[in-house]
Amino acid sequence: MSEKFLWGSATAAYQCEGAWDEDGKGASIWDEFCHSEANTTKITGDVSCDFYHHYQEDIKMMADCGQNTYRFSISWSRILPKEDHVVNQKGLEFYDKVLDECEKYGIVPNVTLIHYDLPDYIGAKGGWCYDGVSDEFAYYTKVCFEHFGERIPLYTTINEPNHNAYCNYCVGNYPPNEKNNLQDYAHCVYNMMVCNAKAIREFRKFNFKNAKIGYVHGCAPATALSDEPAYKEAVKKLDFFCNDPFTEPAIWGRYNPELVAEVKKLGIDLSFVKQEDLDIMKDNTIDFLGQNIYSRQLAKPYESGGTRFTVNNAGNNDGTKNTARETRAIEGWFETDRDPNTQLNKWGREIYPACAYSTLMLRKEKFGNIPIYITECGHGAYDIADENGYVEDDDRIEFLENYLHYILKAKEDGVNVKGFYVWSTMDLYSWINGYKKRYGLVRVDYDNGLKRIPKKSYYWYKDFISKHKDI
Ligand code: BGP
Repeated sequence: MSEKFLWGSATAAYQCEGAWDEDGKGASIWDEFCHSEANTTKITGDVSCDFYHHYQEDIKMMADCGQNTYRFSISWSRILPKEDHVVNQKGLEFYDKVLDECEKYGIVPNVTLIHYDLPDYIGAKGGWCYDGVSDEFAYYTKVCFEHFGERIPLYTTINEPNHNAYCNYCVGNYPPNEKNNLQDYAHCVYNMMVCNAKAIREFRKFNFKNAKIGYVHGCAPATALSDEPAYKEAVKKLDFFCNDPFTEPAIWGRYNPELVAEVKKLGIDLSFVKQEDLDIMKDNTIDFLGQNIYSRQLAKPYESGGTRFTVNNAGNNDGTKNTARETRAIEGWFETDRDPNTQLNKWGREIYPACAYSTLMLRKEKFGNIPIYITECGHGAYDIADENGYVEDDDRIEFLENYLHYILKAKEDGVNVKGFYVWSTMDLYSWINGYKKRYGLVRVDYDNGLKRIPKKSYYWYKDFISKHKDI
């Protein structure tokens, strides 16, 4: 793989592929959830922007924009539709065709092995809390490594285990929709990191010379608006919740004993932890970190109100109210803080470009020179199109420009940043929020044959890449 800086954009299988039951694909927990009563929005990813049938057009558009990399995910249930472990050749063929297209344009694939969409048969056994999940994941990833090999030079195991576990078991807006269940959160988090390590163990068996493996982390290191000791303690505890149980085993191959002791004090039963898994984690760490950058994680000392969690896409929040602000609090540990002086997007999420700098600098301070790819960064908004479907998304351009300013500054200041991916390549399904919240560089006209129309931000990104391709 060339060592050029990678400039690209990202998608995920459930959010963009559509064709949810085509060519032998099995159902994932997201198919199952979106088709069930529990999905109060009734919106699904059944068709979405139908990347499954539009991939050639979409990848050509990336190339025309000057993008030299594409982050996408493989749907596990396209490859292994049933629990009998029989490989669906049509599933492999689809991704072969996507890779052919990337090769045609010199686009480096950065491929996530799972982006939330566990097969339904794993969901039925307990999903991420099923103790067999790591062996199943290892098997699936082995099939992928064997088949795709070094055609994929950048693999990532799991997308945002932190956000996924959090939405699954704390907020309850993602399947299996459990709320405030810290016991299952801990179990899920642990199993995910065992999955990560076991997949890396499979990967290493192939001795690839030109392929590397990482995972994608979804939140910033915690920070605070005050330096007081109680705030520092809250920062540590917020990191115990959403950073350290992921980054430390993935990068260092071990858990911090203080974290383990504090988790036990919360009354969490850790009997699911096995020495055998810890040994595998120790020997199987990542080559690079995928870091998604959206906003800060501000901590303050816990005050009152008990353990509680809300996220900006819970329930029927369509972004019109700007009220569903993200809150997380663990009794006795921390509460998340709010800075009244910062701008929020329509879904209540803070827009704070300087967090890109602090995120990267804090990662470097703790983990040294580890290569980092910014695997997602983007702005969710209502887009208003003119009569030709053209969107002048100046707000998105401003967002990306400001975040990139800080990312490039961190690179100049020594962070080993190797690539950047706009979330998202084109408009697609935004979990729970449906299709009104748009992130794409390219508009998808859902009412008009899924026509693709590049937005102003697409042309802006093209220009930006051409000016920064040799950094
Ligand atoms: C990340 C996910 C993406 C994407 C993005 C925007 O957490 O990895 O899949 O969805 O956030 O989030 P949302 O669509 O919820 O606004």
